[in-house]
Amino acid sequence: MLSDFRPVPGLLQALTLLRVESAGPVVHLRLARPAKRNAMNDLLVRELQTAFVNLPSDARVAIVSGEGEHFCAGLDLSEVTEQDVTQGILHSRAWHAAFEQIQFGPVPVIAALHGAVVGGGLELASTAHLRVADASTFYALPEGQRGIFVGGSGSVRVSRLIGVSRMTDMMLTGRVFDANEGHAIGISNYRVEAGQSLAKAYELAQAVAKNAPLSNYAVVQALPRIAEMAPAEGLFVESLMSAIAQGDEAAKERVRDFLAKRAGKVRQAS
Ligand code: 1HE
Repeated sequence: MLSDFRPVPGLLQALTLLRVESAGPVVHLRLARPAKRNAMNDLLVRELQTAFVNLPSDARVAIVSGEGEHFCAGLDLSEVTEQDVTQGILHSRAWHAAFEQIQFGPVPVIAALHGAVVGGGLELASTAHLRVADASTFYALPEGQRGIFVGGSGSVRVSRLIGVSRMTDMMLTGRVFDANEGHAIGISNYRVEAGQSLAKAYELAQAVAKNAPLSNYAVVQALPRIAEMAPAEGLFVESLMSAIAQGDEAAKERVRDFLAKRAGKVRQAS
């Protein structure tokens, strides 16, 4: 999907709080601030945005994970104490810009979760298109207890993922969901054994990367937008998107392969 674009050479490797590695079509971005439990300061937020704007041109899927014991402890609270109201708004808008780039970037994004996925960490996870959680994962929105409010798109993305009622509970009471509860309420798409979330994310990424790029792009770009439209408009956009995807040579080839019995059938999960 990134065609001829080439990022500035060495840019991704020059990031300091984000480690970026590519393996074939999969690009892996690892929050690399484990001493602070991957709490996101301004630099890390900007590095995330930079990375997603400058993904390698052959990337087809991105994985986001966290180094150390936890996925992400949310906002770096040491940045909050000195901010005035204007700085607070700009700070939140910087998170929005970065997270918009993740959700509506060129490729599907899989979050590999473990340990704390809290505050802005849950907002980041909600920005991904798929979430894999291992047994150690837990979710919280301690903003209420810290006297602040979500500012990294949680009121839009977390509430759509788990519902306003559950989000309200988490914020008012400090409720913490463990991996099983988080799975039951739909935060994770996959729940795996401790230490296995990255391996599962890679397995899923390989499968996603085999899809036609335009089809993946339509899923990532069109589905969330259509979900926000009135049904009549949504259906019309669906028809357009469907026709565009079908018109792509990659789609024609895949359908021909199936009709000629060269493509796999849908099989029940074993
Ligand atoms: C931090 C942060 C942080 C850890 N900002 N420094 N997020 C929170 O309210 C969550 C706060 N963090 C925690 O509850 C715990 O740290 C964890 C459950 C995530 C991990 O516990 P643990 O025992 O493994 O680590 P720790 O000993 O608490 O933390 C290790 C260090 O990281 C320590 O610093 P040190 O200098 O004493 O070693 C902690 O102070 C530091 N640390 N989390 C700053 N969040 C866009 S709006 C989003 C709004 C929010 O995200 S609000 C929720 C913020």
